[in-house]
Amino acid sequence: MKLGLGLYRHMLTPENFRFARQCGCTHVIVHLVDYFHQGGGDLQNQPVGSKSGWGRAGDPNRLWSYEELSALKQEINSYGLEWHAIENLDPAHWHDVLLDGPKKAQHLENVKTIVRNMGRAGIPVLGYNFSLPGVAGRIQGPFARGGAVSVGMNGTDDTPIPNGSIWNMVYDPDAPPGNVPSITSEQLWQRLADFLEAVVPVAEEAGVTLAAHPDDPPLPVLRQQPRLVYQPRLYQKLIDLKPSPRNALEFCVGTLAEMTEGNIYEVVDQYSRQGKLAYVHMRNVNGKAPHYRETFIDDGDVNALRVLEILQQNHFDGVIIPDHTPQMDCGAPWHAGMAFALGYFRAVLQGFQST
Ligand SMILES: [Mn+2]
Repeated sequence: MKLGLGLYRHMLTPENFRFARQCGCTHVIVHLVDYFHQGGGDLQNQPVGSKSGWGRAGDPNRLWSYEELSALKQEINSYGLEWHAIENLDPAHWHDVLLDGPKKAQHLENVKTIVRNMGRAGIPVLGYNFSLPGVAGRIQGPFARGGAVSVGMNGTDDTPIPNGSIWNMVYDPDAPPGNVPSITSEQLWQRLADFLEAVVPVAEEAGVTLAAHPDDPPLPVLRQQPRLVYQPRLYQKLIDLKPSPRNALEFCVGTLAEMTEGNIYEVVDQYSRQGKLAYVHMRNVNGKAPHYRETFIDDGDVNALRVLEILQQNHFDGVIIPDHTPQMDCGAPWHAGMAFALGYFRAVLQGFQST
């Protein structure tokens, strides 16, 4: 098992690469989507019915190129780190795959091009979230130990998604007024099947693993749209839809723990035993969706040590990263939260090595 840190685009700095190494990380996961246009806005806060979400999507005509990926990889490597995964696709590049819209064929080609560029650059995993609303309805407050600010949920978000938006970002600010029509669960699964059918063969050729994040927050319906993986068993349905070593999971323990069905330890065992974890998001939580609070890694419903022990027993050899963490009261709330979680993981992993 290897330790990693997830970094947003505006955080890809020498200081943060050194910070990752200083915390004992050997890997990074990179978000290339430019949420809030380098503004570093608050990804943890999505008021119910948000119209602007995480800001404008990127340039639809500018895909992540081999040159761009390669240059960033070299920089990451120069700090003694490996680039394990890109997390999330830009809605500008693939919104009509999610929406089954008029540009679907072109947008499937976009994803294939990105996968090929990643393979050539040597980035092994593409994390994605096949969700129309994306994250919505979360609240923020002093919910964690000692009054640390963390996120939670107090019920769902039933507001419709405005036209021109998808996955919490605006891809067309000039879209006509109105909302994205609701679809059925069957239609959503068909869209995922079309995506996997088109992209998995290219991923196999390119040596890139597609890794699906479960629905966050895990609810069967959000913003009047159905969801895919809102119970643990639905991950199996996703895997079985297109059997391939390149069809795998961005395994989010926090999201899985928020689901109303299943036992988190059995779920971790079920999927890690199959070798289906491309990488792991670790965080802890109290409660179940849509009523939960995020907590420090050592302080929620989940026994994180037990989760890591199961991963170790099943020979999981991939990367674990802290997902989000409560923010700690100091000059660097995000960094302190990450360092706390990474220190916990580091100690557990060292314990495994010495036994
Ligand atoms: Mn996650």
